Amino acid sequence: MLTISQSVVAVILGGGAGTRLYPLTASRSKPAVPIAGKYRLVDIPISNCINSNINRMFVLTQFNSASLNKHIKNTYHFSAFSTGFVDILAAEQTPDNPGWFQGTADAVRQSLRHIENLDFEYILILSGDQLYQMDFEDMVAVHKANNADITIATIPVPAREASEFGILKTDEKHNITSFIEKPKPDVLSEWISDTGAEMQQQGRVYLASMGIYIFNKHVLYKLLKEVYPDATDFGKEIMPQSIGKYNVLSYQYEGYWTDIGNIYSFFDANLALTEEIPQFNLFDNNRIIYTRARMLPPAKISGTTLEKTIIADGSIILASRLERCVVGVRARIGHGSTIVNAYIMGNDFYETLEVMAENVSKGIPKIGIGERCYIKNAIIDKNCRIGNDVRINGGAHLDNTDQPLYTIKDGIVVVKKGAILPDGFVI
Ligand code: ADQ
Ligand code: ADP
Repeated sequence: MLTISQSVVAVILGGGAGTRLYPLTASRSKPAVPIAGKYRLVDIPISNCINSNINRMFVLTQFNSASLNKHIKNTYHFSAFSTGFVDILAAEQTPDNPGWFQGTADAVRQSLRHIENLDFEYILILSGDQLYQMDFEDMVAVHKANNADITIATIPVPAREASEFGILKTDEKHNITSFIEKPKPDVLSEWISDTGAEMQQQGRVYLASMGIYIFNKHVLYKLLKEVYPDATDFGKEIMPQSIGKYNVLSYQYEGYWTDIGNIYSFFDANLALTEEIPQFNLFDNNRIIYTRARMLPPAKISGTTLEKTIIADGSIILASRLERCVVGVRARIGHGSTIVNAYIMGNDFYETLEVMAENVSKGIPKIGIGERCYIKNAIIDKNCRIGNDVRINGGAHLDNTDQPLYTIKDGIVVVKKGAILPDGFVI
């Protein structure tokens, strides 16, 4: 009997050409986007794998940014006695494929030649932009016990969310009998499932695909290479077309799970971590979220009223008030500033007092956020220089726009990485 680490290889889908997280993805690949003050998006699926005893992982990405490479290389070290690794596979031009990954299935197909030399029985395919803690070992056990060819992790969702997902129906043994990718609201009523009394009470009567799949190795190879060699997507093509031909199982999950694939959901999920008891638990001894150990000094805070705020290592905070904020590593916030509902990603480096003084003499604000600023409903990307008396007031009253220094999406102001906002700047 093979152990789970011997039988399973995980593939993490690190993002398409899509621009849903723009401008956070303007200069880095999606897996490298910072979350929760000190992690990167890719730490979530990788940590879930490690916590499930799966230690062979590939991260598929459209472009291999320096920050992703550095993060993976410096974070995930497996011992010489382990077979574990995290490899980044970036879309590459080959004679028979001139472009990027055309979609999720195409990304996995193009990567198979790097994966096929390994010994494994099952391939676990994961999205790179979801926040959840899930035990894949149990999912693999259920897949095996039911002799499934393919298992899809599923979660009950209410009608207002159902059109954003793949929706499916099952028989009484949880075999999937039909699947539709992102159904239009007018056909939804045909897709109601018996999700159990508790879920029904919450109105969660649609069974959604979580975009988490287990495939038997030979089934995946056959589907991608022989049966549907031109299919580009799992959700749109492979999954609906496999129902009836293969034994496709639903593995129902009811814990916290959220898609963080767009600016609004990303912002919301980060700020939700400031709740007294957040649904996503970073404080769990048994389900650690791993990230790079940076050896930073403890955060230093003075004169600040803090309300529901997370502050990462190495920050220096002199602000008046922070409310519902996630403050990332090495952040610096000046005297008298008030920040409400914001994700401040922090900085990649410190400036010395001499450099700060020199910059200020040239009219360049210090790294971080200056004095007497007011910031609300905003994401401040890394390494920004926000001067004194800057006012950023995000909210539904603002229209979507993309400016050189910032973007506004769904009322959230995203100040771009490295942007310099001079004293008195107003958004
Ligand atoms: P979506 O999330 O809309 O739906 P998709 O855009 O294909 O599907 O993204 C799935 C994952 O793959 C994301 O992490 C994305 O970043 C990544 N990805 C997309 N294109 C890629 C590419 N070319 N190369 C590498 N990675 C890529 C899917 C399913 C639905 C399901 C939801 C659950 O299709 O059925 O309900 O996920 O979130
Ligand atoms: P983190 O993982 O801490 O978010 P990154 O992987 O993005 O950081 O890289 C940050 C690194 O950038 C720091 O560890 C630091 O060594 C380096 N760095 C130092 N000085 C500068 C500078 N002036 N501009 C940009 N990066 C710098």
